[in-house]
Order: sequence, then C-alpha cells, then structure tokens
Amino acid sequence: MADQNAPFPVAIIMGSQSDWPVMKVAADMLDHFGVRHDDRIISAHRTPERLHAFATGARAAGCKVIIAGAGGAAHLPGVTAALTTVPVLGVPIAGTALAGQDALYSIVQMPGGIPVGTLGIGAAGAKNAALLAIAILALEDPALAQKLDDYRAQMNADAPHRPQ
Ligand code: RP5
Repeated sequence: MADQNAPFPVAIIMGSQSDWPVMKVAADMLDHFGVRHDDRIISAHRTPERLHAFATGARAAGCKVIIAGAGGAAHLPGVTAALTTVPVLGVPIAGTALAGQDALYSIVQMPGGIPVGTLGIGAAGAKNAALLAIAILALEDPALAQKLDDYRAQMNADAPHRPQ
C-alpha cells in the first residue's frame, strides 16, 4: 500500500473549478498508473499569493512534475514555470469564445528561457500531460517504465486491423 505521507510526485493545478472536468482526465490517468497527485485550484490572477507559495515550495515538497491547466489568457503555466525549475506541463482549456486557441497560443508561446511543455487543447492534452509526467517519472522508476510499456502494448493490441 502507498505511503500516504510520501510526497506527491505530481501536482495538478488549475485556474478554476470549471477546469476540473478536463484536468480530471489527467488525474484519472495518473490513478490508472498508481501515481499519486496533489490537485489544487490556483489562479495566477485570482490567487497570486497562493501560486507563489505553491510554486516556490514545489521542489522542496518533493514535486517532480507540475501539470497546469488554464483557459483564456492562461498565464498559470508560464508564471508557475517562472517561479520553479520543476518541469511544468501546460494544458490549454477550451471555454471561451476562442475555444481554447487563446490558451494554446498563450501557453505555447513562452519567450525563450522559461519553458512550458505544452500539450493539446482539452481532454486529449490532459491525458497526454499525465502520460508525459509518467514518462518523466519512469526515467528513474523501472517498475513505472514497465507499466508504460504495458500500456503501449495494450493500445497496440486493441487497435483493430480493419474497420468494422
Ligand atoms: C481561467 O479562466 C481558468 O483557468 C478558466 O479556464 C477560465 C474561466 O474561469 P471561471 O470563470 O470559470 O472561473 O483562469
């Protein structure tokens, strides 16, 4: 059984409660792989002090990867990355008149020097953020790497050869 007092290797942060249905896809994928995650609502503009405290303490808290989801102007991933050198994976959330393209451009267009690994818009991006976080953790965790290989092998086996 997992040590409930151990640090969370992954943090999932999001700008709003309204982001949770998308970010829960990342949480569910981490659960599938048995990777513990700390899920929090942290907004760069509504709760900047909360963001500062979280991001500056993330490495000392044992966090290895941060997945940050945000919509609209979507500055959460970039500001988080500015405050920590823990890798940040950004997930653009759709929900505005621009259907997530605003968030995508905002997150992906970080000026050189402060990287955010940017995934696709919405649920597929959240799923891939989790898988990328798992791949990063698997660099130092052979058992997790094996689970990732098994996941890929299952995906391969499940892909039909012909349309039905
Ligand atoms: C962003 O504004 C959040 O990440 C969310 O995607 C968007 C809308 O937030 P709510 O108005 O639904 O709280 O900061």
